[in-house]
Formats: sequence, C-alpha cells, structure tokens
Amino acid sequence: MTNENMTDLKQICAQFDFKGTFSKAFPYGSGHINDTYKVETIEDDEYNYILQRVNHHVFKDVPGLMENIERVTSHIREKMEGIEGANPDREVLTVIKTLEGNAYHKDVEGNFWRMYIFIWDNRSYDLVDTPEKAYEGGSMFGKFQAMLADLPGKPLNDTIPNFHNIEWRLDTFEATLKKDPVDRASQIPEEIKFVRDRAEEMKTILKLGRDGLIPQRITHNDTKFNNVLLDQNDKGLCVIDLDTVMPGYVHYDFGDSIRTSTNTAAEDEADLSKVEMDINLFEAYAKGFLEHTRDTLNEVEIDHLAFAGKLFPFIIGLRFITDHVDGDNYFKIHHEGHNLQRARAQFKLLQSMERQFGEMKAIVDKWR
Ligand code: ADP
Ligand code: GN1
Ligand code: MG
Repeated sequence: MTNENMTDLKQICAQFDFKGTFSKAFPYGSGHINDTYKVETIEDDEYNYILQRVNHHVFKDVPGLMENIERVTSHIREKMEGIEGANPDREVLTVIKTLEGNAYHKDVEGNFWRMYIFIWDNRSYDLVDTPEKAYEGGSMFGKFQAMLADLPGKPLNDTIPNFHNIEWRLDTFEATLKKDPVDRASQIPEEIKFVRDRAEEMKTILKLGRDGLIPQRITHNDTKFNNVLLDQNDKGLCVIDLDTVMPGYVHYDFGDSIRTSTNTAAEDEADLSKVEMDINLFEAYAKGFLEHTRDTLNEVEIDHLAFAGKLFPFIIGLRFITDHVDGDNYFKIHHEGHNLQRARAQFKLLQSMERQFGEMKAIVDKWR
C-alpha cells in the first residue's frame, strides 16, 4: 500500500462532490484488497465518508466495476425507498460522484478512487461469536440475493473473470508450482497432497452448472462476515464490498459466508488447534439465509449448500497457498509466510467440516 499523506488525501477528496468540510483521513478496516480510508468532516451534522483506492491490479476494469455498483446500489435503493422506516443512506452503499459527475476519479498516476457515505454507528466483525450474529449475516446475504433477483438490463460485468472457477484455480496452482518463482514449492508437500486429494470433488458445483442443473444468479461473491455491517444492536444493517457482485452460483455466497461465520478462530489463526467449524453458528447462518432464498432456489441448489460450505475453505485456502508459492503478489500480507499460515488455517477448517458434513446436510434439510 502506498501511504498517502493527509495533503494528498485532502486533494483527492476535493475531486468529489461531498457535503461538509474535510477534517482528516486515516487508514480504515481490515480488507485484503483495496486501500480504504475514513474521511471525517468538521461538522457534526454532516456525513463522514469512506475513500477507497480500488486495486486496479486485481480489478482490471474499474469503470465496468463502478457501473455494476451504480446499477446494484440504485436498484436496492429504489426498493428501500418503498419500505417504511428504511434509511437508504445507511442500509445501502451511496456512491458520491466526482465534481464532473463520474463514479470514480482517476489520478495522474493512474489510480482509481471512489467515495461512499460512511455508514455511521456500524459494527464490523472479523469473527462471529454468537448464533444471533451468524443469523443476521445469513439473513442479510439472503435478502441481498433476493433483492437483486429482478435487476433489469444486461448481465453485470465480470469484474474478475474466473473468480470462483475452481478448475481455473487448480490449473493456476499447478502452473505456479511448476514455475516456483521463489523456491517455495518443495516446502509444502503436505498441502500439495491435501489439494490434489480433493481436487475432483471440488469441481462438483461447476459440473452441476455445466449440466444445466443450477442457474447463474447475481451473487456477491465475497460474502465474508466483515462485508456485512451490523448496527449498534448487532442487527443486520448493510451489505458492503460490492466489487465482485456479478453472475455466479448461489453456492459462492453461501459457501464464503460459512467459511467466515462458523470458524471459531481467525482466518489466519496460527494455532490450528483453535480452528473448528461451530455447528451452532452453521445452523443459525443457514436458517437466516434460507428464510430469504428457499422459495427461489431449486432442489439441486439446496441439496448442495452444505457442500458449498466445504468448497470455500478449499478454494480460498488454494488461493492463499498459490499466492504464497507465487511470492505474495495478490493478498496484502502482514508478515513472511502469512499466506501459508492462512492456507493452513483454511485447510484445517475444511477438515473440521469434513468431520461434521452429515450434520451440516441435516441442518440444511431441516430449514429448507
Ligand atoms: P476490501 O475489498 O479491501 O475488503 P471493503 O470495501 O470491504 O474493502 O472495505 C474495507 C473495510 O472498510 C470494511 O471491512 C469496512 O470495515 C469498512 N467500510 C467499507 N465501506 C464502508 C462504509 N460505506 N461505511 C463504513 N465502513 C465501511
Ligand atoms: C479478499 O476484499 P476482501 O478482503 O473482503 C478477497 C476474497 C477472499 C478474502 C479472504 C477481490 O476479500 O475473495 O475470500 O480476501 N477478495 C478479492 O479473506 O479477491
Ligand atoms: Mg471487504
């Protein structure tokens, strides 16, 4: 991350048509991809803002991405305006346009910046510790999917091609192992075997899609728990991080949430004995999600929700370990070996799910 100083940040903010007077800006949140700043205004009665530099190495078509976000947020906002008591400025992201009326500002160095209203009085959790919170997460992502089911117009742009395409991810892993640019492949024989042992099984969702048994829907694709904000009473407030909203299978949203909402430890926990899937959190999340989606999903989709829970520690663990072998070029890391540590924690989580898979399926059947 290039660290901008306050003068730079103030100057970038000046490109945007926001209300209030810039007071200060500072790094914010724990995302792995974009550079996020909170911008505070001097006035007590004006909004604060989120300023983000969108990672254009990851998102190669930022204009297409922002077009998606404008379509998605306008559609949800319209729906909210019809709901009594809803507050769209807090319950859906609000894009602040530039003075020229664009959804992003491109600076002289080629960086892309955008601004949102800062959703005030929010709570954001990297780890879920109660079934109540897990239920709120499931309910919010279930509702999100339901609200976008009737988005009019052309399909959304693919902001990262092959994002959850497991065959492509597996091929990329094997190719990276072969290249082995920083000599790390020989240090991870157990992880390589772990991946190869499960590779075929993990292609299940792609095959169902190819066989026409499950439809493509509009999915969020990055449903980790800190991408839903809760309010001060820990009730669901707003789904954020809309960069990867694009066509996908429902399993992608359910799976990535299960990966983060049911883990008893951090995504990158070094002490693997702490990493387990908590079946009570699984049940609470599944109940919340299915309440909003059970009427629209088909039988085959629901039959494979529990499997989606296993797919995501696998696919994200695979991406972490691929990035480790590649020399840490994609995810922000905080120390040497961080991506390997993350991958190991994800694979441990998958093992915990493998042991509890029968119960996971029974729970989905109970709430379907
Ligand atoms: P990344 O893709 O890097 O994860 P996010 O868009 O998720 O970026 O933003 C990073 C963090 O910033 C979020 O986890 C959240 O804590 C905070 N955040 C993002 N947008 C808002 C917003 N509009 N209001 C309040 N907090 C936000
Ligand atoms: C990234 O952007 P963030 O931090 O919410 C990643 C997700 C991974 C996640 C792992 C665009 O999410 O796919 O699941 O890290 N986002 C992108 O924590 O690659
Ligand atoms: Mg995020």
